[in-house]
Amino acid sequence: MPANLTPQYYKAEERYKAAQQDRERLAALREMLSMMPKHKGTEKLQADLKKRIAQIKMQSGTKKGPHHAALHHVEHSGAAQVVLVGPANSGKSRFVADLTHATPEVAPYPFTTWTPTPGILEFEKIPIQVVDVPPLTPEHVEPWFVDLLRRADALLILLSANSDEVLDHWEMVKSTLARLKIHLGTPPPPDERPIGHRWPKHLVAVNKIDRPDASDRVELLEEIVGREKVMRFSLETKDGLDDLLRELVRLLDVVRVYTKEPHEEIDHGKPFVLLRGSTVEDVARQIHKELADHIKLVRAWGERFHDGQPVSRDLVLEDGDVLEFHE
Ligand SMILES: Nc1nc2c(ncn2[C@@H]2O[C@H](COP(=O)(O)OP(=O)(O)OP(=O)(O)O)[C@@H](O)[C@H]2O)c(=O)[nH]1
Ligand SMILES: [Mg+2]
Repeated sequence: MPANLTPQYYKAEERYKAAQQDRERLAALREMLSMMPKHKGTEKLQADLKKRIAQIKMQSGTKKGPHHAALHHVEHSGAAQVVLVGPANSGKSRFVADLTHATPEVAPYPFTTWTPTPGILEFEKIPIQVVDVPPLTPEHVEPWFVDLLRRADALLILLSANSDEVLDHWEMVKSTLARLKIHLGTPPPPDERPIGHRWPKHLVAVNKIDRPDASDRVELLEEIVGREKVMRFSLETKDGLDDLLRELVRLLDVVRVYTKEPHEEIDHGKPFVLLRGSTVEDVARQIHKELADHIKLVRAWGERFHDGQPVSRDLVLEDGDVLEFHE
């Protein structure tokens, strides 16, 4: 059976042959694997590629043992954790590199990223953790990646307006996530959701609108996904970036909570920012991991309280609440 390999496959193969470093070699092999049609005729070739990937990982000491999942665990930080999801080359790494202090590798070829890199971006004084991850591919999603996707507070679906395949990419992301029981459609009522399935908050954003023909492709995508659901932007020119971040904050739905020391004024400088639905205990944990275990009394100030009113640690917070912790 002929393998029917695509021109992209041969391009990646050329890059593989020309590669000087293991990292480039790995990126090219992974791309070749993802480009390969999956049928009987390519089984041997697929196995060969997987073997070569394993060999390089082994030699360069990047092969991970049983603690693989734990190694790639990304602790939540900031007001919310947002995981970037998309095909190769859509700008996920550059998003994190440009908007946070983190320094993931950005490269003009696909399949560069292989491990998660979190960074904190700040928008309107709200710290949001964004996590760069490998490209999503329909073939195989590593267990640590699935875990990260399922635990995220929101997903930012990042597509590229520089690709003719933008519609295919959208379908690929949707169906791959659905196979992981992560759904992007409208959620059914809570009591009708099958156990283990998730309907995460998410935003669809198309990057690289600075590229030629970008607007035609974005319009195509809007027809499929819904005009109001697609944000367009460019990391290169920064067009649309503020709107995207504003929409992300709106989607996350956060509350700002202030703290005060006994007998002192309210500190309006830096609020604690948490997802709506968070409790007094969640603020305590943000201040200090152990504080939550040692609270004896919490007093609250603000519109909905008498000054200094004692509140329970389970109280659900509202924007503008002020808390005073007593250990
Ligand atoms: N013209 C243009 N190029 C961009 C834009 N955003 C990212 N790029 C470029 O696109 C290439 C890929 O960017 P990356 O951030 O490495 O892409 P990625 O999604 O992390 O790719 P993988 O790690 O392979 O999944 C780089 O050369 C970026 O500089 C943009 O808005 N406009
Ligand atoms: Mg990357």
